[in-house]
Amino acid sequence: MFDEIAEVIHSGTNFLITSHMRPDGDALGSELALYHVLRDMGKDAVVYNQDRTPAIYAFLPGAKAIVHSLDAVDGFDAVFVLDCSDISRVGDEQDKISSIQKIVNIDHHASVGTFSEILLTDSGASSTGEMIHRLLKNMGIAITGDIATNIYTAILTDTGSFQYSNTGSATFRVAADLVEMGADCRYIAQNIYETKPAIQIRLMGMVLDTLQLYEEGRVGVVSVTQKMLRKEGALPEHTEGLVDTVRSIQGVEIAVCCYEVSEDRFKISLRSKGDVDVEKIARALGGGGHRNASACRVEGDFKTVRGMVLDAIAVSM
Ligand SMILES: [Mn+2]
Repeated sequence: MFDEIAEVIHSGTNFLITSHMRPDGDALGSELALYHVLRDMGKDAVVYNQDRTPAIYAFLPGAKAIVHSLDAVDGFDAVFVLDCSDISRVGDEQDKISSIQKIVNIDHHASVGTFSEILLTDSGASSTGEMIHRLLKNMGIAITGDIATNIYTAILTDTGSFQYSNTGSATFRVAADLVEMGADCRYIAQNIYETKPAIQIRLMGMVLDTLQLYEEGRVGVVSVTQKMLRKEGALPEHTEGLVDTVRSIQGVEIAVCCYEVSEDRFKISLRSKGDVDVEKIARALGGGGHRNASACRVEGDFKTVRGMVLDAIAVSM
């Protein structure tokens, strides 16, 4: 597959790069790494995301170039859809994006889509960023400081700072290479983890106050309502990491965060410890992800939604 992707890159001149809604560090780092690669080769590249870039990622080299609206796409030779197991996850422009003649999908999710003719996938890779690194090595492309910073961020955030089980020896080898190529691990960590606005910490207080434990303390559930966000003037991105705090509780094996997207519509984030597989639970509810980190969307009022999630969990325990 590396050769096919290299062929797409060498034969084209104008590329679109995109990823999933509410982009995370892996989505953004992978997109911007590829953006720099293409630009360094003298090609044109546009990075499009439906949703804005969270403030903590504004430091990423190239972040200012990301656009949030998409005009005609007939000028693009190919589109790279990154970190995206399903084309619908790119958002409202999925039809336009699917109409581009060549679609290249690079992803590391367990459940991968079939929407592209060129698919590079490895559910054993820590992140899409790690796969981009592999692609560049394979193509013999030099990794600049800007590329290294972006890929390192992708790996750092998708491995939970090298804590999740997707972190293998290969992940550290890639990280070491990126540090040698100019990724400043202290600068990157400080930008991502030590720049939280006070609002976010206050919101965390309110959300953690909703904590309820089920299944003899093995399941922890918190909820975020639009009312809480409004009260604190918080943004959706300020809920990032909440579910990980629930997982950090002793005895909790599955952490659940019910995020109210709009009235009677919830995004459910699931995290687990060890061998507990939340991807199965998310899939049963129409979502997906990884064994220890998955998500799905469920409709209904909060009590109904929580009941559905707890039922799905009970079946799997
Ligand atoms: Mn990812």
